[in-house]
Amino acid sequence: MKNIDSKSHVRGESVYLDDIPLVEGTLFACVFDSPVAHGKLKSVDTTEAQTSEGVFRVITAKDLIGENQIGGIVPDEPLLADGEVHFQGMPIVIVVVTSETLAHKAAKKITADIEPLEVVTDPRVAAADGDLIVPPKKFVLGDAASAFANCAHVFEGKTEQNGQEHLYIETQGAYAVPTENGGLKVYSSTQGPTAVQRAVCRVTGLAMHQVEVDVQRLGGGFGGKEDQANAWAGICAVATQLTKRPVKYALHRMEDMRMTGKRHPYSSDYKIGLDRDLKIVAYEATFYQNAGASCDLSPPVLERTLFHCTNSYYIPNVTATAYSCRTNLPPNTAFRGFGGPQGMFVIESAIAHAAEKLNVAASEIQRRNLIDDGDEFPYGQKAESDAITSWTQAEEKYDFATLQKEAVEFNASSRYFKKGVAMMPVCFGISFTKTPMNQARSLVHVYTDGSVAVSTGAVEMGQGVNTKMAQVAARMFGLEIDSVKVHTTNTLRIANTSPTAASAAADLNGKATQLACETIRKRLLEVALPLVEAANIDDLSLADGFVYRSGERTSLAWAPLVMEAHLKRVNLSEHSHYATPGIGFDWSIAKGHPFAYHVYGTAVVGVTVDCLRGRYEVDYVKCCHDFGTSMNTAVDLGQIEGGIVQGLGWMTMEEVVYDDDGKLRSNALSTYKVPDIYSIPAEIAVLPLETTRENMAIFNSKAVGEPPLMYGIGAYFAIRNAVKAYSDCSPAFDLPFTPEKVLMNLYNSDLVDMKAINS
Ligand code: MTE
Ligand code: LUZ
Ligand code: MOS
Repeated sequence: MKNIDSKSHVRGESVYLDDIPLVEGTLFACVFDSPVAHGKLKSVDTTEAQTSEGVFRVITAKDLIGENQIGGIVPDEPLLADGEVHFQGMPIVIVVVTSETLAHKAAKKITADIEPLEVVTDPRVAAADGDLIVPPKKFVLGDAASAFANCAHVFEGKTEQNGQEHLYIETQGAYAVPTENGGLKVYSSTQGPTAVQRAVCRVTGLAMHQVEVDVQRLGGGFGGKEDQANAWAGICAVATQLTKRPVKYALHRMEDMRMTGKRHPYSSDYKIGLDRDLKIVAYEATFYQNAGASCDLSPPVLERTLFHCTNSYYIPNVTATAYSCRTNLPPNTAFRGFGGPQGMFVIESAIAHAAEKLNVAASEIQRRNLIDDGDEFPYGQKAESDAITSWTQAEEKYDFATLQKEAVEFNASSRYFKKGVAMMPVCFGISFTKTPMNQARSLVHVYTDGSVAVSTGAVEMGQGVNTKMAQVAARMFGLEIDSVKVHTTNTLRIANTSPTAASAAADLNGKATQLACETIRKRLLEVALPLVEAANIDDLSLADGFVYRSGERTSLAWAPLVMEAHLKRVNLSEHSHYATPGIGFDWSIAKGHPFAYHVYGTAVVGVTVDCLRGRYEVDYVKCCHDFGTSMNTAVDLGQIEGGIVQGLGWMTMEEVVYDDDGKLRSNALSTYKVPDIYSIPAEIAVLPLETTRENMAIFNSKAVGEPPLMYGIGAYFAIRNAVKAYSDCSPAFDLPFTPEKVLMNLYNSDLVDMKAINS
């Protein structure tokens, strides 16, 4: 089944924030943001801006009626800089102007006197200075320190991972409209309507019941709007409160790239110990997360790095330590995988390192250490594992041995082109690791004509969650999907939502929708009993728009049944709540059962490197992926393909560059390369993992939003293998593996300084 939005998307009829018809008198906001990364804000000069054409109001920190604070976890993030600036791009002043163009002009007329302070961009420097966002986090299983003493082989190394720009097609933005008695309605391009509501209330001083947040859909979020939509909604809300006029702000691309945080860069150390049979006996990892200038979502991202630090492997002795380091970059934030990919890259690097030194294929070490049923993750949860089945199915169905042999033969006969192959297993935990967030609500109305309206806390951002919600209701009522309409995500209809994140939106909101539909369904079947002369509602079912009795279709159709129920004054609406059962985590001992289930899969990745030019192509990514029982194969396939390409981009070409002054150099699409149609793999093959295992997903259909991104990590190791087939080198585990870096490794030009080239 197609995504229900596909037609309106293609026709350009789908409504995004910028398509909302404007209310008469709407003003436009723009911010003056800090030109330096760290400094004392001594004064701001807005005089020229005040008299600039169309300017209605200029707002600084002191004008705020509420609190100048939007930090959700740690209160360390003012909405507008006050006294100090701590990253380049930090909002300082809001101008509120009659047109968007004039707003940008006015903002440019503002100047600030800032006394520069030391700029830190390196997380290890911040850690050495003790500048941490939260105290370090640690996972311990067994006793790594003493296990290393008994290992046949021990290897140590370091990895560098770069950030990643979300590059949602729709930039950040919000539109606030005043409602009566000082209330506000806020349209926001956010993954977290409740997070926006809270932030708006904080900066305006309003109570949550006075603020309505409404989200139609996003042109992509990818984690970038889980927390970071709050600022723009807060800015519009404050401006609306002070001007009593509707205020809109939709960021220009370069503003968005400059002012918002990205995937967290990490610098990490690893130590891996193996026995003679290539079993990994001990693993130690230390992660330095580059959090940026304020907390944002860095602590839970850091935690997920620890949760996934052993990826799909069982390692009996693990010590993993993680530091969230405060630097003068824009606050980094959620990004598809949420720290998990960073943890996985480090263990995969450690394995590749060991394989290189022991002169075996990395896949040999990977295969021998896959986690099995009952094995314990470093955080105490016991695996119900499909790591081995997905590996075996990928290995057999894609004939990994032959792919590997072909690469070896090709490399023997090709002088300047070399092929590389790598396996990439993935194991990703599904649930917010913060247990209280694993809850959702759904409101279902059946109207008297038989049509159905569904509202949930899930935000549609291209991942097809609305299609899945409509499918749940249609399936529960035995209707065609056209009979169901999924409405906007709105805090008046659905309160206290968790953000649409952690790949869990379809599960959580789908389960809530299922519960609501089931309640209404039962009420309707009670009404049907006498009409179809049945004794027990268990004999009845709903399918193709009719009531069925003992599996036989009756003459009672859905719409007349609904009308009959209404005339009998039966409630045709339901608001249901779902909370994932059986999960929890105790941070005092760093053990628990945080995940409802894990998603497993294994990819085979093949690349060809042009060893004269350093360029490469990804020939294929072939994965065996655990969908459970997919609810919508078209949507899920799209998620897998998109995730893989986004993962490949992070591994290979996407290079976020800040200079030592904390200025973003890759600040536009001309200087930041994302995968295009020419850089996607020649082949993406997807096999559903054959499994009948029960899980806690909606209709047994496992979450699919984030896990496939991590198949892309395999490309790094495939390229590395190809490079090593050409030259006797040992490329550093340093992301992204751009063609420039490939070239330098091919010709061992360690004299070339990347930093010098970039700056
Ligand atoms: N797919 C599209 N097209 N656009 C997006 O913004 N976000 C990803 C993923 N797939 C995203 C996407 C991220 S980061 C998450 S957490 C999930 O979708 C969230 O949606 P779900 O919980 O419904 O899977
Ligand atoms: N967001 C969050 C997430 O707040 N908690 C999580 O555990 C998570 N995991 C993945 C993606 N986003
Ligand atoms: Mo996704 S990083 O959970 O928004």
